[in-house]
Amino acid sequence: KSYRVAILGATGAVGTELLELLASRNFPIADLKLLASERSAGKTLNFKGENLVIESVSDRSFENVDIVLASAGGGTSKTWASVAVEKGAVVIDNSSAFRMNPDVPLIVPEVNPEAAATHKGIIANPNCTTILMTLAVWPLHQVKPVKRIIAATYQSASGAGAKAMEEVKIQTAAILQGQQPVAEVLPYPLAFNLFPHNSPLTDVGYCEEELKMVNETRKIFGDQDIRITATCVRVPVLRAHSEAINLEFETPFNPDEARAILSNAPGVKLVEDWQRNYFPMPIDASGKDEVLVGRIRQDISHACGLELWLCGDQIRKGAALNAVQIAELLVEKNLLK
Ligand code: A2P
Ligand code: 11C
Repeated sequence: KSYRVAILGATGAVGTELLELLASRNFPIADLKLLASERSAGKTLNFKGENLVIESVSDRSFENVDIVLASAGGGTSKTWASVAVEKGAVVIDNSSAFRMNPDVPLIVPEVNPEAAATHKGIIANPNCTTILMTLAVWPLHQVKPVKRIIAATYQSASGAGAKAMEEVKIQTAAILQGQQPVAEVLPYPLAFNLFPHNSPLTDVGYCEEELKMVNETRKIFGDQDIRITATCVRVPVLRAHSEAINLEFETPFNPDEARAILSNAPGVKLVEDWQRNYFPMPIDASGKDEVLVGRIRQDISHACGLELWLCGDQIRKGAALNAVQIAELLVEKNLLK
C-alpha cells in the first residue's frame, strides 16, 4: 500500500530534509504535494529525479491526502491542521502549536511509540533539543529512574530556519572582510558570538525553549514528577545541536554501565575516545541519523549524579527524521484513517 503525502513548509530547512528522507527511506508514496506560502508558488523542488511544483497552501490542498508533514511554523499549523484533519488526513506537526494539548500524542518513536495509537488526527513532533535529550536519557531512565535533569544546550542556527543559517554565513563573511555583521533573522549577530536562546521569555525567567525541554520531556516520559531545568543558548554552528546533561538518580549509576546501555540504545551512537579527547562534535553529527553521546562520567559533586554530552543533527533527528519515523510508525501499526 502507498500513501498520499503533503509537506507543508516544503521549502524550509526541515521541509527540504523531509523531502530527502522520504526519498532515501523509500517511504511508500502514491502522491506527493509540496505546499508553502504564495512566495514559493510555482517554484519546483526535486523528488526522486522529478521536479514537483510547489503550491501555495489553501483549503483545497488537503483534499485526497493521507498524511501531512507540517513544518511551516506554529501559526501556519494552527490555521491548517484542523482543515487537513477534517478532510481525512493525519497531521504530523513539527511546530509547538499542539504539543502540550492532552488530545495530541507527542512522540519520539524510540521512546513512546505506543502513544501513536491514541491519536485523533494530529500527532506532534517534539522540539529538537527535547528529542535529542530523550534519546540519551530514556534508556538510562528505564534501568534507574532519573530524579532530576540539568541541561545546557548549544543550539545551531538551523533551529531558527534556513534564513538564519544563511544569515550566519553572510555575517561570517562580512566579519572576515572587516565589515559589521547585520542581524535581521536572529536578534543579534551570531557569527563569532553566542546568546541566550531567542525564543520569547516567560514570566518565570525561562525562555520558551527551556520550558519546552521541561514540559515536553515530562509528557514523552509520562512522568510529571521528574525535575528538569535547562539553559538554552544559540551558538554559531550551522545544523547540529549539542547538549551538556547532568542526571541525578536515586542511587549511583556506574558510568561503565551507562556506557554499555547507551552503546545498545536505539538512535544513539556512543562516541568516546578518552585517549584522544575525542567526543561528539556538531560537525560529526551533521547529516547523521544517530544522536552522538559521549563523555559519560561520574558527577564529582554528587554520588548519584552522571554527566554526559551529546550532539545531534537538529534538522534530521531533531525534526524531519523524527517526523518521518512517526509516519513510518503509523503505516506499520495501521494507524492512518
Ligand atoms: P516559503 O518558503 O514560501 O516562505 P524555515 O523554518 O526554514 O524558515 O521554513 C519555513 C517554511 O514554512 C517555508 O517552507 C515557508 O515557505 C513556510 N511558510 C512560512 N509561512 C507560511 C505560510 N503562511 N503559509 C504556508 N507556508 C509558510
Ligand atoms: C531552536 N528548537 O533550535 C528550536 C527550533 O518548538 O519546534 C524549533 C522550535 C520548536 O531554535
